[in-house]
This record gives sequence, structure tokens and C-alpha cells, in this order.
Amino acid sequence: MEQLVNQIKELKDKIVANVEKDAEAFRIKYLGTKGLVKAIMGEMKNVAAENKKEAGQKLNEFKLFVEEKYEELKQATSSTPITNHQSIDLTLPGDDLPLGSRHPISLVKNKIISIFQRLGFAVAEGPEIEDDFHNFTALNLPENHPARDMQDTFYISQNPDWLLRTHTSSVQVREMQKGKLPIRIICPGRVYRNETISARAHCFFHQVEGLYIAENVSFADLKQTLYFFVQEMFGKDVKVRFRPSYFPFTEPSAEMDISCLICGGDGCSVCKKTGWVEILGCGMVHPNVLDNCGIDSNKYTGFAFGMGIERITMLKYQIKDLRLFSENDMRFLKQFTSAV
Ligand code: 2NL
Repeated sequence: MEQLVNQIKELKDKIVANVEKDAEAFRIKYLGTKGLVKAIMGEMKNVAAENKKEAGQKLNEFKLFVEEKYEELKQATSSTPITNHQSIDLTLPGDDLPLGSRHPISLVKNKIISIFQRLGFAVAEGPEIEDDFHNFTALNLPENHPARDMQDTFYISQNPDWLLRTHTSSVQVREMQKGKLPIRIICPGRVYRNETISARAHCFFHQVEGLYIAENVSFADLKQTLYFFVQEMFGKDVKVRFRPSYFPFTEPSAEMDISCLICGGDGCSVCKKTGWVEILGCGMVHPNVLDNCGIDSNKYTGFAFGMGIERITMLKYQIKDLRLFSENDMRFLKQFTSAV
């Protein structure tokens, strides 16, 4: 037993003195099948029965010590800088980084923008944190309108006048206030509503609103502009219809449907057997809105429209669940690599 303890101590001292510089040589010498650890383990058979337990512990401890030293040596030698520069070919090209792809919302948004740009619309942007005037009051929303409710809109606790914009109309209000006419703009951007998240609703979504104000702008201009848009977006075969509707900021107001892309108008689950699907709301800008923004409503008229980008994207790609847009699942996102 004493002999074994001495042997272990000798080996330990040797290892601590660190004679070996090469991890692999160390491994072979100590931990290999014919190595010193195995050899000293063999000494167990010469240990008296009453000492076997203690000897076993000492040997195990020693083995762990050697294994630890081996790991340390391996670490130390692998991080030594390579001194032989000829072994690195600096002219080789770098590793490829996998290319990402545009988000479907961005693809569709960019497509919408480019269609309207061809008609002379400029892109306008504005803040996502708005005040009550630009989001509601200027747009002719009465004081007690349900959209102003705390239940539907995210208000900012520091200031009851501040909120997260519920539509990008607020950007159009800001453009009108600048007083430079005519105005021909589209306003893409993120908007917020206090909704419970489901397949059909989310607390934020994306919108494109459009506004054209000049002298003698008519409902016929609105119809032709939006008809051109859907033909470019969904193809020349698509049919449209306008249904009367109500918005506080337009008069008259309408909702625009297109013939169902899935069944071609025959009736299916997407169009709820009607053959039509709603894609946007529109109308002639209410004279009160023009006046609220400092534009002479006796001289100027205009049309406006608003659409949800998620909705257009879902129709275009037959996506059934709104939550897919914000879950960042690569299996979903990588399916949209090409331009729309
Ligand atoms: C919808 C309906 C609409 C507008 C938005 C608008 C903006 C100004 C003045 C008048 Cl500054 N109108 N925007 C008009 C009609 C409908 O959106 O369903 N959006 C998703």
C-alpha cells in the first residue's frame, strides 16, 4: 500500500513539473491502453484485502487528476497561435453566409408602393406615437367614438393625449397641415389596436393609406385609381365592385371587393360562398377633415383609401393565420424568396 502511494506521488510530481508539451504524447503515455495509469491500476492485485478500498479511492483520484491535466494540456496547445503562416491560404474565399429573404409583408408593401409610385404618389411617413388630434380629432371622429375607447386603443400612461396610432391617416393629416397642394401620397406603416391575438386579429398590423387632394378630384378618379391598383396587384382578370359604407373621415364612403382569387367568383370558403372578398375601404375626404387640416374645402376635393397589408398578403399567398407573420418561423418565412 505504501509503495503504491509513493508511486502515485512520484507520477503526480512528474506531471506537475509538466515535462510533456504535446497533449497527444501525454495521452498515450498516461491514458493509453499501455499507459502508466492502466499499469498502476494493475497494482491493485498486490494490495492487501483490508487496504483495497482506500487504494481504489486513491487510484481513482489519480486517474481523474491525469484526465484533468490532459484536458488542460489539450486546451492550452490548441489555442497556441499558428506560427507557420504558409499553412493559411489567405487568398481563399470566405465561408458563405446563408442569404435571408424578405418578409412577405415587406414584399407586398414594396409592391403596393411601386404600383402607386407609377401613378405619381409619393411615400410619406410619420410617428407611431401620435397625439389625439392627428389620430382622431382631425379625422372627424366625435369625442365619444368607440375607436377612442381605452379598450381599443393603446394610450401612453405619461400623457393621456398620447397613443399608438391606430391608422396611418395621422401621417396624411400631418401632410395636409403642411399646406402644400396638390397632395398625392401613400403612407405605409405599422399601426396598433388593442385586440386579443388570434388567427384573424393582432395588436399591431401594417397599413397602406392613400390620399389625393387637388381641385376637381372626383369619385371617378378614386374608382379608376383603385381599379388600376388591383389589376397590377392581382392580375388583369380580377373584377371589382364598390359597396356603400361609412367612415367618419370620408363622405361618401365605400368598401371595395375583388372577385375571389381562389374560386374565380364561383363561391368557396375564402369568399364565404359570395364570390367576392373585401380588400379596402375608401371614400371622398370629408370637408370637415380638410377644414380641420387647414385646407379650403370649397376649393379642394380629394379621395382617400386604406388597406391592411396583412390582409392583401393573406389573399395573395393564401395564408390562413395572421400569427405566422410575427412568429419568425424560418419554415414559413423562407417560402417568400422572390419578388411578388
Ligand atoms: C380601412 C379603411 C380608410 C381612409 C382610410 C382617410 C385618411 C384621411 C382622410 C380621409 Cl387623412 N380618409 N383614410 C379613408 C377611408 C377608408 O380605411 O378599412 N382600412 C384598413
